[in-house]
Amino acid sequence: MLFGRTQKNPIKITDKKVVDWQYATCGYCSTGCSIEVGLNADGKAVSSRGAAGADVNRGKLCLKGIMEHELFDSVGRGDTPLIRQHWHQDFAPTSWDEALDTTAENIKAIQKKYGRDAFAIISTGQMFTEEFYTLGKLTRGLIGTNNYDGNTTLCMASAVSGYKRSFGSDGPPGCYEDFEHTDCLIAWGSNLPEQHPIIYWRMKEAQEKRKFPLIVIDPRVTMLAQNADIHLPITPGTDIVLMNAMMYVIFSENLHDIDYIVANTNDFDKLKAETDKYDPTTASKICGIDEDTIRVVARLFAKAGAAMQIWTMGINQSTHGSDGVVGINNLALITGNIGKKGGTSLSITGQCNAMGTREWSSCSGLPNHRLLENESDREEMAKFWNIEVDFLPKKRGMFQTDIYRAIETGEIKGIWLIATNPLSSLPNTARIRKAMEKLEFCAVQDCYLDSESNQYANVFLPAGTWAEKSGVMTNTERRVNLIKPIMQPPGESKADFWIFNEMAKRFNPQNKVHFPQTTEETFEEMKALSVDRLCDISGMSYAKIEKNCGIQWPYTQTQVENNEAPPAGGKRIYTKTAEFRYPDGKAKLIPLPYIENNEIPDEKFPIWLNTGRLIEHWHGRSKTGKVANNNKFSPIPFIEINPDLALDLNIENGNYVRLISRRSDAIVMAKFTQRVSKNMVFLPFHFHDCANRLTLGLLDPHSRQPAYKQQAIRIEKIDDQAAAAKLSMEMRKF
Ligand SMILES: Nc1nc2c(c(=O)[nH]1)N[C@H]1C(S)=C(S)[C@@H](COP(=O)(O)OP(=O)(O)OC[C@H]3O[C@@H](n4cnc5c(=O)[nH]c(N)nc54)[C@H](O)[C@@H]3O)O[C@H]1N2
Ligand SMILES: Nc1nc2c(c(=O)[nH]1)N[C@H]1C(S)=C(S)[C@@H](COP(=O)(O)OP(=O)(O)OC[C@H]3O[C@@H](n4cnc5c(=O)[nH]c(N)nc54)[C@H](O)[C@@H]3O)O[C@H]1N2
Ligand code: SF4
Ligand SMILES: [Mo]
Repeated sequence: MLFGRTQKNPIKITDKKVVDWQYATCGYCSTGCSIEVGLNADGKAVSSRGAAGADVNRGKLCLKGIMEHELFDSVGRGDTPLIRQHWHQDFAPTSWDEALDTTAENIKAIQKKYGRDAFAIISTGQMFTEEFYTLGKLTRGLIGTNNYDGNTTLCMASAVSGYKRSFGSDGPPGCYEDFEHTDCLIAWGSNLPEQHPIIYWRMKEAQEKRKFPLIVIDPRVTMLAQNADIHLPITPGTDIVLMNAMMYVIFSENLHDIDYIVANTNDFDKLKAETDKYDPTTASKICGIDEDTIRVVARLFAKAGAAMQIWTMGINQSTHGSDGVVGINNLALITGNIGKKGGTSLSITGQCNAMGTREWSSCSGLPNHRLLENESDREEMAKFWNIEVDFLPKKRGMFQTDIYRAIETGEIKGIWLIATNPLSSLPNTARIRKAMEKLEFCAVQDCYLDSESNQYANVFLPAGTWAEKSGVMTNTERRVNLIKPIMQPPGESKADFWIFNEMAKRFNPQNKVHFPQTTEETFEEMKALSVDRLCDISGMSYAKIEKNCGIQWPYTQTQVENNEAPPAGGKRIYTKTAEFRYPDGKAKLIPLPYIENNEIPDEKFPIWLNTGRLIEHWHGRSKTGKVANNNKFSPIPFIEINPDLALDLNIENGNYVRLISRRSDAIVMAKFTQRVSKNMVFLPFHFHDCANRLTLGLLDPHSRQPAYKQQAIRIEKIDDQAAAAKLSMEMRKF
């Protein structure tokens, strides 16, 4: 038998006959890669490539970006508005007018009967910033419900909350270039190579040149952990204990930067009084990291010229999520590692435009980090939008996770879901299903008809997606980048921007509030609102953004007048002394007492269930499940399981097993790997009706973000493997 190639000729790559390359920004993760989509002579999108001149990705793309053009004609798209009286019935196609009228009438009827806040609107981190701003204006200025939030509560809420508590405002202080200057990098709960592959590439390139130590804190041996100089397989949910113990070492060995602390922070004594309780010996018993390693890591970090920390969901998705972020900020502040080259605390964002929604959606407040709680912010926005100031609530409403509890109690009766799929992404699916069944009215606005939540929709509003629309997005390092329409939304489906503008007409008698009709005009309106704010974009324009492959904020009109080219202002924030956003310019050092409150393994449910992601898939797979080159890597639900645990349970590699939590059960294939320890399994949450059947999702007290990573299960081998295989195929969904 012959192996390998039989001819020496080079492999021929099919000529896709691209005649035109069009600019866009990747619509998956928050890395924010600049893409060029190749069109053939028939105008069909046949290829994607990384834009060579883009500072973010420098010509590279990952597995998802490189296949993104295939989304334009993927199956399952919604191409016509649909309507039905009750979710038990079949949908019937309808006109846009009827779909929008029906939705508006139901919103008004519910608000009239039960009060303005009885109708909730749930948004996303996956639309464009102009769309967020327009939806915010519609919701805050015209519809007037305070129960308006986004799926970012499942994702970035702890980062936002932690930044606000430490620095007085949201806004990541660093950038990717910091990897090129740092002398020490700590990554907390971040699987960078799979979830942000191009940020990982930037990091790895920098590390290979300068050999700075990489410390990875993750209970799982991720690829990042495999590449680490020191890997700390922490006991799930105990990161703040480790942080406190590291601070204990830094203070007791006098490694802190007292000059920076005095000039830039408040409450040093309060912090120290708390960390004094966390000597490494005691701490190691809780966080599972031996005391010597705690000391080594603390010294390495504090002695580095410039030290950087990044983190993602291993920190945010925890009952101590917000505290974890504050702990990272504390470590950065006491060592003077904020706003300097290579010294930063950089939250790695999740969705492509989770940053844009934080800045402009008005979900938790008003545009550009203005606060509902602040009278002058309310007055300024009311005047700008031409609405009555008393129409605006004086404090933020419920978070997404609390909105679902309020549906259970009957406080909320109707919902409009936009580009998010709670039935797949919220913890404890059975509970969410029950809540959805209680709704009197539900509208779902999604680019795919087969989103699970659509099962409960009375009205389905088919949306365009990604480069079928225009607008900007902000990435992890505050870079605003552009997407231009390369294709038309399929069939009757429309850009989300169009849908919001049409909906606004139904709440806007005599056009009292002005809604610009193009995204570019909307961007100009937002620029006016950004002058002299932290997120100042007044120096930007669509043309300038495209020319630079994205511009980091702040980039101001003054900088343009002074002929300062981007990124003039934007690489880092908090670079000067006492420049934080509290009134006295100082950051807060906040003590972090630890309370054990997770569902931890016990006799009945002895195994940790850790949930997360894979490189090839995106969330509920509405997109990647339909791209063959992504789906082929993992088409069915599986767990990573340690062979030693499998041996104890009499499970063979490839067997189907039943996972059982206190909530429900799920059937998955067992895949052996040493990546997880004997007391934990890892379950990707991408599969239909699977991971979130099991999760508990206890909430962080500050951010209301669910702890998706910590719950207890038991595992049973399934006798009838053939039946289980059949069930598992059904769970593929696509
Ligand atoms: N391919 C792909 N990329 C994505 C996404 C996707 O769906 N697919 N989604 C995007 C979005 S929205 C997000 S939010 C990001 C998420 O990006 P990441 O947060 O990097 O990914 P996750 O797999 O959710 O979790 C990261 C790690 O947290 C670890 N972890 C679990 N418990 C703990 C703990 O107690 N402490 C610590 N320190 N670590 C813990 C897990 O073992 C896991 O390796 O990815 C973005 N990028
Ligand atoms: N167990 C577990 N659960 C988790 C997590 C976890 O780690 N573990 N992670 C959480 C996190 S961090 C996140 S971010 C959430 C994500 O949770 P979701 O937001 O529910 O996930 P998606 O599948 O991305 O849902 C987005 C929906 O928007 C649609 N869509 C995409 N683009 C557009 C568009 O341009 N317009 C419109 N109208 N629709 C569009 C998609 O088809 C899809 O149905 O999941 C959370 N849930
Ligand atoms: S790293 Fe993120 S932004 Fe870049 S191509 Fe991959 S999915 Fe897209
Ligand atoms: Mo996320």
